[in-house]
Amino acid sequence: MESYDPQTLEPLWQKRWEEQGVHRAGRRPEKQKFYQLEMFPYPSGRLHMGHMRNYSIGDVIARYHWMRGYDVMHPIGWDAFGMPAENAAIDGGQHPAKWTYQNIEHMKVQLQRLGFSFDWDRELATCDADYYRWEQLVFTRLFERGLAYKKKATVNWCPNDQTVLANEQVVEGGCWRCGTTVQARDIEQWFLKITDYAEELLADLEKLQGKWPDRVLTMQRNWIGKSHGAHTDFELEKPAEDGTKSIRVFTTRPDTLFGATFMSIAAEHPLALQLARQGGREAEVAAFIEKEKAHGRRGPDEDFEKEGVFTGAYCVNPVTGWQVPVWVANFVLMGYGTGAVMAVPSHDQRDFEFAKKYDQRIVVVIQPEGESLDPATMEGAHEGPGKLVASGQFDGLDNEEAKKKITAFLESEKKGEGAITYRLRDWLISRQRYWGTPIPMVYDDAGKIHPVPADQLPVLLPQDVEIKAEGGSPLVGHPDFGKVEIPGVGLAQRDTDTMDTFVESSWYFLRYLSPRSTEHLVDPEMARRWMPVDQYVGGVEHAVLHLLYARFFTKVLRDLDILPGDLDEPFDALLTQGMVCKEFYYRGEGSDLKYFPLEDVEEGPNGPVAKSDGKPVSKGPMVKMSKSKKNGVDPDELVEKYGADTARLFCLFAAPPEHDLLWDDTAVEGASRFLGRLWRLIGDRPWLAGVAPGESQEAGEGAEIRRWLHKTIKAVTEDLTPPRFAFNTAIARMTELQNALYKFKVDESSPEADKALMRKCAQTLVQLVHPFCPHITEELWNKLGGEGLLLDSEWPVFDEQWTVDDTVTIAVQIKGKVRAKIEIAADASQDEVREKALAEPNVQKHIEGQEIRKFIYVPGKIVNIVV
Ligand code: ANZ
Repeated sequence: MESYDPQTLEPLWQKRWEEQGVHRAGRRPEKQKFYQLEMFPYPSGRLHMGHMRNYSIGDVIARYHWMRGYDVMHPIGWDAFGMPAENAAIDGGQHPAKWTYQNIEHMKVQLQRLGFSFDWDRELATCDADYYRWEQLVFTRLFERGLAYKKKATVNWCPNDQTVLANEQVVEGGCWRCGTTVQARDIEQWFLKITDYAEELLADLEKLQGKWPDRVLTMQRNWIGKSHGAHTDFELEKPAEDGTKSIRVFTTRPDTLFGATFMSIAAEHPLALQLARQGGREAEVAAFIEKEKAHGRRGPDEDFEKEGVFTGAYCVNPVTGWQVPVWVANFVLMGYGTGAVMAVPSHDQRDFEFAKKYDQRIVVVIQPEGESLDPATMEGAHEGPGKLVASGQFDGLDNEEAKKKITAFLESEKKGEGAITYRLRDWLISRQRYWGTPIPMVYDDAGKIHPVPADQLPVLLPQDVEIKAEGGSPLVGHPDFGKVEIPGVGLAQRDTDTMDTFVESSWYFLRYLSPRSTEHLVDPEMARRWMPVDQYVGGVEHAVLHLLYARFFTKVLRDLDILPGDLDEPFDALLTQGMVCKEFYYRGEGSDLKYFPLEDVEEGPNGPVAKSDGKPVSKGPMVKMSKSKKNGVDPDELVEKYGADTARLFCLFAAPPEHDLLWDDTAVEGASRFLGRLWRLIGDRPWLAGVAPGESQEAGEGAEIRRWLHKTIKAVTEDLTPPRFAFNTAIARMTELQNALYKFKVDESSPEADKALMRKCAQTLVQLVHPFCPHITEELWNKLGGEGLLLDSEWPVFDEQWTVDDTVTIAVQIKGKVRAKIEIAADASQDEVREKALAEPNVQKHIEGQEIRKFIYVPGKIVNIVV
């Protein structure tokens, strides 16, 4: 028989599937829908193993649901805007559009070679005007509703990329892409008012409980960061220049108000310089503020030296009447709460350190049970619970109780009130870059902002631009883009900013449903039929932002009546896959550190050496495959060597989907061997095609095989059923069935019943393997004379009765040592077991001449004989 040749048969089947349109969503309109989605790729130029794993996982789920009879939506597209295209343009002189579309073309071929069941009719690229025009329309509608607004903001500025970064794009003070130290700058920026949805975004996480990974839900919750507390006003000793009479703080600890001994405000707080002038310390404070601006805004969890400067001004603690000094401190964020903190050094560690450093008063107002804290000897703040002291009428109260009582007191005295604060900030979406969706706004002569009318959308991104290495957007000063005639406005100036690419990825899953519609962003019928996405699969690195933004967009589009009114959440279930890891090779350290690509390394007698210079290199641990560590395996190479089916199988077998996949060459070989054996199991038995499947065996080897069959169907079905997704164990079970079939010696001259059973097992195995390895199974199904394509075949069913063993093997122990094993009916009685055990020669030998004092049978497991 011909040998297994994936290189020939894989393209053949891919072509047939395309021709027959088996992967088209909507071809079973009468059936229940299943929307399977994987995060769409950025067209960087080449597919990497992370993609390969992501889409392999998604494809198993999609194919499995087709075989279960669902109408499946499984689309793919390209997250095509973004900075790498611009950087490539600078490096290679190629236009970002050309670079992007070329990459898409190449990666599309790569994806197609892997045989994923994508509905290619729905392919989209976010850089197509047909796509982004809808984003622009939504933006103008958000503007009309006040959900998109412009304001001057201190932003993170990356001097290298010449652009503003969102807070979450600042990693340890550096730009997330290039690592350059980020600076603070004041610029007019566009924001989306996600904070209006903070409460709903938080509350609806409940609906995802059990269907999204817990840690993702926790990360979302923390990001939204709801805090309960109080606002309270500290009156200024003298009103500020602008007439402000008090400083408002947000605290989660109103119970500690009697211990507030100074005030800390943010460097950007509008009162900072005013109070400094009042206090005669303008120079010192101004210098401090300048120094703060030199680095970017700090994240709430970053660790850095706490520093501050006294403004020379004072305010009054509303309950004690103390004059408390006002400081400017680097750990107070302007964007959170009110940008001012009442400092309680005795009960807040940060304030404690600050007070020690700058010699501020420390007053204990909460005593923990059985202790008596003394500020003179305290080594840190007491942040835990306790009873109130030195707090006037509130003395003796439990501090939780005191939170409520003091808040009520502030309210009655009109000095404050209960308050809720969210850590979530409005979403800064404007970028001073070229390769993105133009913001569809214009400015009239008076500088007033107007949205571009819907009938004038899209605002096309001009193609005739020159991308300059020194950065800055080529849209600024572009001859045709700059000025535009807008009805009712006159000659107006266009906004030259583009949108954050996270905006495009916040709604692409909707556009897939009617990608060519010129009437709707998403056809309402299609949205009703297909939303929400039933299973979303992607990297955990998107656990916060992308998922939060997509959830926000879904709610906004629902409120704009673009989506059904009852659609609150876009992704019903979420699976976050682990990373693909491999060891890496390097030499040197610090600035001499150099990584060696895998193909340049070979095993020498004394360890690995670089082929390029013959000198030894060190082997690093398993880490995520990446360009920087040069430890990536190219999916193309894998496919060329073994075929797509083996590559897919390896990805799914080597680890459960949520875990990191540690690269292992022998496991690739193992996957390849499994498929080779599957091929021969059927290829070596051409007579199988002429036999009808059957199972009539009630006893003997045939019955044993029959049990294997039903057990395997059951196990694989359970493993594939959401949310279990235990692909690795499913494959292990299929391997076991295959091994059992190799032992079941059946040939053309065997009894008809055995041949029928072999046929039944072979075709079932082919069906079970199909979601993992679609090509080889399609070919074998065809060889067996199976009808139609496998996706349209019915998923095998199991008979519960045949999934349980009717005999069990029992170990017989005498004085704790196993002396024999007996085969016995699973439901055998103790007497039957006893009879059989005592009949064993080796058992007789060990009890000879002794009295049996106890005979213990643990049903189905073990026999213990005490003599
Ligand atoms: C007084 C106090 C006493 C506080 C105490 C804590 C402990 P979460 O829980 O994260 O909401 N805070 C308020 N606004 C701030 C800002 N803009 N920048 C930095 N810190 C700020 O944190 C709320 C607490 O963080 C608030 O409660 C405030 O300090 C501080 F024993 O007020 B607390």
